[in-house]
Amino acid sequence: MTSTNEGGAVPHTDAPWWTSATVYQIWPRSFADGDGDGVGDLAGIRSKLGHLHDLGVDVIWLSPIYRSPQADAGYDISDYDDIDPLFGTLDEFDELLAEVHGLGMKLVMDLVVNHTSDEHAWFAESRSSLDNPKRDWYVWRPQSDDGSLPTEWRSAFSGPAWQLDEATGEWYLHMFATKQPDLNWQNADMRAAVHAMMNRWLDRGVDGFRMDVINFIAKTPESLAAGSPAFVMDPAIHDHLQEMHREVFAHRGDRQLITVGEMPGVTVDDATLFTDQARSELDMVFQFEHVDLDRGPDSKFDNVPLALTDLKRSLGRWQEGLAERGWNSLYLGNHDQPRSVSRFGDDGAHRYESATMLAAVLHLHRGTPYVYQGDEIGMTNAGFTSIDQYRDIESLNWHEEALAAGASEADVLEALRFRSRDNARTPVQWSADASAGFTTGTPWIGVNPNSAELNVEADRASGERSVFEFYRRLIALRHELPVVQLGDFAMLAPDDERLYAFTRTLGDERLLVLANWSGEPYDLDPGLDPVLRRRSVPEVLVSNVPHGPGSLTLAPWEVRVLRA
Ligand code: TEU
Repeated sequence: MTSTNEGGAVPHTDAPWWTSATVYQIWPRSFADGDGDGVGDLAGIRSKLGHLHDLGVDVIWLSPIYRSPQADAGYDISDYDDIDPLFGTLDEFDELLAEVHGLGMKLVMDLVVNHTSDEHAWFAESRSSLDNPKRDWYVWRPQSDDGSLPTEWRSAFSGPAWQLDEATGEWYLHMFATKQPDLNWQNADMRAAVHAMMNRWLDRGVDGFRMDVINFIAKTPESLAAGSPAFVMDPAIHDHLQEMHREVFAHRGDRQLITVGEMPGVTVDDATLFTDQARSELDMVFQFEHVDLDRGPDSKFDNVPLALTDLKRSLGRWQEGLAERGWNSLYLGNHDQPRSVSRFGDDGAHRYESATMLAAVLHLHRGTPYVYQGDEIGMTNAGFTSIDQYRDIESLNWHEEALAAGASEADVLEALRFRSRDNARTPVQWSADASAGFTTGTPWIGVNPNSAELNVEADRASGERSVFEFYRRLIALRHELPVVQLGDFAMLAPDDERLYAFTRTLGDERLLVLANWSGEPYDLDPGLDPVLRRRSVPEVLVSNVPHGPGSLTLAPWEVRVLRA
């Protein structure tokens, strides 16, 4: 979906507008509460649009706000065409959308169509009888004589991925919670209903979709029979996405739309197919390779140390793989990941330095950056010490499963302290006021105690040490410099365990990014790049730490971007 630009993103060639855009993810439940019920809502979002406009972001991605029983924080949708009263009304949504557009920004919705809520009318019909016309809209399997499950698949939220429905005596598939039955994308009527719903949202004015686990949708009989989740990359996905493009996006003229597919398990080769504009499938994908490097093979809660060389190899491979065809999304955090400054940086003495270093490294890669709410001020992990503080179904189910398997409470809580999705789901810290200015009521989840000093007001008043201001400058650079938007990427020093260094080149424009990914000073080798051997002091485009002119020493967590 490409066309001329409007708003902040200013493409410098006929490249798609989103190649110079930045997306901001709002997870509404914890963003801002407008009515004092302790849960974030549309009114709260409207009250903070100025913050996003000041930041300079081009697109807002709203995590689900549809009607939902909230079994998985809204990723279990019971009515795609209505707003859950928890967040507001359709009229309030229309007002929000108008204000977002009025500020020159765009808004994309979270499309969750791998599954619905078990309280969706479609599932109520499907489960009502074996011969209901919507029976085949979901994935059902008969019981076997020996009582075994249809496959050995496990739910992402612990336990088997099959639930026995007593009424009709068959199993239904749920790759996530039992309250999230998987849709059957082999069924053309179901696909048509999804396309119609998507068209209604685009007709309403939304500017695209983030598509939840969209690479899980093609559960062909063969992949289901395979016994292993072969469906994760079943080739039929391409057929579904190309059909979706024809039915939903192709007739939209010069609308500036954007689509991003969340794809756990996707590889670079797959992504070149999904994001090749010539194939009319998606604009970009969220891949998971780099955020799965610090976990064990059996469980995401098996935390293992991250080697910077592994991260550089992974991100470098994605930069190289999509350099000619396709496009990268760029993220380090979201509502499913721990806070990036706690996970990859130092959320203590060097929180400002490491938060800004991480931002500069990410935003100066080639791709579309995604800023997760609160990361623009360097918010940190929640630091919960009791299971009672957790709200996330994945964390609570794993806690129960791990204890049942013999793990100690202390070990489980330690793993959750690092990895739980709730780390990124505590309320955004707006001020030092009660509940961090998030709500006038009782917040649905604990507020991070560091909100007294770590909050938007304090950060934006901190001048040279404002994380927000640093993000603002990075986002502006992507609007201003073609080399940031489209420059070729080249990794340097791939085997160095503390330095993250790379260049971006476009014509005679060249940037050298130097990041000390450690808590100790780092002495640069002048042999790293000709820019470091020049007599003249190179122009410093971005820096997060004061340094002497031409200094070859990087302070702990210092990032320095030189214009060659
Ligand atoms: O996440 C899907 C996903 O692949 C997992 O990373 C998930 O986040 C979880 O951590 C399993 O380990 C998407 C949404 O982003 C997530 O919030 C939802 O819970 C999930 O799909 C189901 O809709």
